[in-house]
Amino acid sequence: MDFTPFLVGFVIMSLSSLAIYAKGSKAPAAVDQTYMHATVPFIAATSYLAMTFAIGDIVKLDGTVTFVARYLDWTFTTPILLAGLVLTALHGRREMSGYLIAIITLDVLMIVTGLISSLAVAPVIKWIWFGWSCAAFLGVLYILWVPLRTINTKLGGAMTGAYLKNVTALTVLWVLYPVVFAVGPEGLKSASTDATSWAILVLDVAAKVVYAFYAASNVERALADTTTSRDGQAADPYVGRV
Ligand code: RET
Repeated sequence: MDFTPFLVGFVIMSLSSLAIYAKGSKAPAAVDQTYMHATVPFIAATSYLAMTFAIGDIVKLDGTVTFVARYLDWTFTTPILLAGLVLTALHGRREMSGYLIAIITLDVLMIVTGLISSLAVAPVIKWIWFGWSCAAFLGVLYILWVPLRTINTKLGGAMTGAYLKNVTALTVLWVLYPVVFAVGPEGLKSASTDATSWAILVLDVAAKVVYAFYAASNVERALADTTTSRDGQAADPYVGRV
């Protein structure tokens, strides 16, 4: 097994964490998102460091490996990414954060059941857990695209465009994870462990680092539009926090 993708992942993620913090907005309305997005690659760097030393790797009876560190990383990073997006949808209205509890619970279930699927060797059991993980994932996407999008559209203003851009990017990137899992050694075994490790590294950089810069720039542009427009939403909690 080639450990290079893990070492490369460690270097990219640790430098990205610093870059996101250094470049991120420190304005009161957006600084919380800067902290959230900088934390994500720091967690990933920790996981890549563990995988570089094969810590947490479980070799199963069929010879395939489950990288437990990867699932631990996702258990912490995906809720942070979702929390940032939910706050964007709600324009920072933290009193509506019941949505956060629902979406984070489904998200953590998605990762934990994905880990169980990876650990299962018998195909039927593996695919049942894979299906259950996908069901939780559909719940996450439903909350993002139905109730949150409706609330976000009703709230109006420039933040609507920012939410739509960010939720689209997040959905496109996240859908690729189960696809890579399904074709890789944890699923159909059509792709090798090394090829899958590189594919997940590319996905992780896109979903954690590129997405962080993209999401932050959309939110900052929306905040600038809201605060400069004369008929801007005076009741918007984001306004006045800039
Ligand atoms: C698994 C396998 C089982 C089915 C599904 C999965 C979904 C994983 C996702 C992971 C996203 C990770 C991200 C990490 C970045 O920090 C567990 C692969 C649905 C969506 C975005």
